[in-house]
Amino acid sequence: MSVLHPSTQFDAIVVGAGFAGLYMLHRLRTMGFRALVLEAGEGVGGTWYWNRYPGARCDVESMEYSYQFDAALQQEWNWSERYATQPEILRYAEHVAERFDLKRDIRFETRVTAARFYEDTARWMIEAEDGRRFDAGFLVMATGCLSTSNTPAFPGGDAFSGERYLTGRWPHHPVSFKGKRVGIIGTGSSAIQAIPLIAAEATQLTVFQRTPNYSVPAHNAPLDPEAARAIKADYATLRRRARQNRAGIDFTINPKKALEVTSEERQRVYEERWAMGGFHFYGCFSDLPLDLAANETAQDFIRSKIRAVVRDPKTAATLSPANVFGCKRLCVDSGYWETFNRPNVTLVDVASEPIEALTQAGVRVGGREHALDAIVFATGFDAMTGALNRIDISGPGGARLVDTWRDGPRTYLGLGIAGFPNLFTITGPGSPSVLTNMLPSIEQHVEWIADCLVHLRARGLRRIEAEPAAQDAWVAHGAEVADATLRGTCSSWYLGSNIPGKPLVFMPYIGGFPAYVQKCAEVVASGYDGFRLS
Ligand code: NA7
Repeated sequence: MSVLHPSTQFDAIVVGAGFAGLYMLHRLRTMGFRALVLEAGEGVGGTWYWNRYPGARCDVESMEYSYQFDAALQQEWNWSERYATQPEILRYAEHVAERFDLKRDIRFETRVTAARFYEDTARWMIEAEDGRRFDAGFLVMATGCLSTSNTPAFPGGDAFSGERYLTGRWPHHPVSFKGKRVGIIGTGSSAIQAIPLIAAEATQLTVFQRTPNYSVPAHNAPLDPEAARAIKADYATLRRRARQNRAGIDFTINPKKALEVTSEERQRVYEERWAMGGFHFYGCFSDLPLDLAANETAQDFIRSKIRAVVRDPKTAATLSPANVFGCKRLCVDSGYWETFNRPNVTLVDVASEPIEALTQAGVRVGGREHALDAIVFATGFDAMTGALNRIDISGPGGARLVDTWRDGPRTYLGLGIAGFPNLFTITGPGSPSVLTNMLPSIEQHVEWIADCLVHLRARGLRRIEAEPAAQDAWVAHGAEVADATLRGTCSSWYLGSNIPGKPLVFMPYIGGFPAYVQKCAEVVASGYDGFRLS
């Protein structure tokens, strides 16, 4: 990419119009910066724009999965259920865009393909797929952690003649499975949400499972207006409690250890948390993420729940996970295990016998063809680095991010990258991001970045770059805290092991939201320690 004479110059360009990009734009404008958002989709909402599959909903409770930066906004919006559905969250994103008049500074259908930093001007040149170019002093990547779908290359490739769907790129028109034989590949969060709904509609549903997952009931229900009113009357308290939790979510972590209590108490705690539903189960005992023997008691409990629901013992055994509880992200479901009691649902174990091929008529496993009218690929994402690495980002002298990250992502605080000046990542690898409620993590990053730009402007500075030594120390610290947990013991998208050839690095920062926020505040207080400002 050569330097042209851009007619489009901005203080900052933000890539992505999901919750991160929307708030970044609003914040930058409020601070008096000229900002533009470039977005590949035709609308706002990011994850919630693309993931329209049946049953898609957030696994963080709706009263918490919302912005808190504007008191009036959080008072005026009314959620209808304990866990919001994708259409309702998308309406919320639309509402925010309208309310703050954001769309006039968003260029939709603009997929960014390249960005290059020029040392002489200390500015970024950003290029879109259609050749348009934009010039900005600062580049903020609000590209999302789970935005690049994983589409495994199954033998047979395009052979299948029926309908194909990808959960992360669901069509915008209604999809009907009525009267159809449907296959779904994958049993992660997306599939676990979609399976009960597809099974209720389709003639036959065949679930191709490679690794069974732990899932806890959502106990979703219409939101009690009284309860919502009570939260709104004192929203700050809920938000504060959530910020003190390592996941940035308002649930308590029982300080007791699973193996220090009697088996009766252990059972009682597990039953109580199971009845509460959702991520409350993460907090049953403080040692579950750290001690394998303790963790096994949680595993046993969930397996016993599966056996109690699923009538066919062989199916129940196949659905029962054997890996560490909480290693893969815990799923939150509505009637998932029960679905396997339906006569029109079949479970196919593709762990020992992988999918051999997609055929013209369906999917072949172990020499047997499963005839299908439609296949749903619920095969996950190239998480955390996928969206960034897909863009040809190059720093001064042309060093490319994709090469710099060949052995895995390296960042300072998940905010800056050594060798890539004036580039910020919102909830980038090395920050708590996907281990937290994304909304408060996004807000914390947006405010940190905006404050940083104000700091630079006030001092007449034009360039900021993470120092290699500070980045090395942060990466080493991230690896150390990750190694102390059991979270690296299974294959997961946190580690990159779901993508063939991806380097195995535990990507999010696992030290907890409060510790991380404190570290970011200390960096600011010390005059941006670990960043070089010029
Ligand atoms: P996930 O959680 O990554 O799930 C993807 C699923 O697809 C998982 O069960 C995979 O099995 C399966 N998969 C992937 N590739 C294959 C192949 N080649 N063959 C068979 N099965 C395969 O993605 P989701 O979209 O469900 O959820 C992502 C996050 O979004 C979720 O954690 C929430 O944060 C929201 P595997 O486990 O790799 O054996």
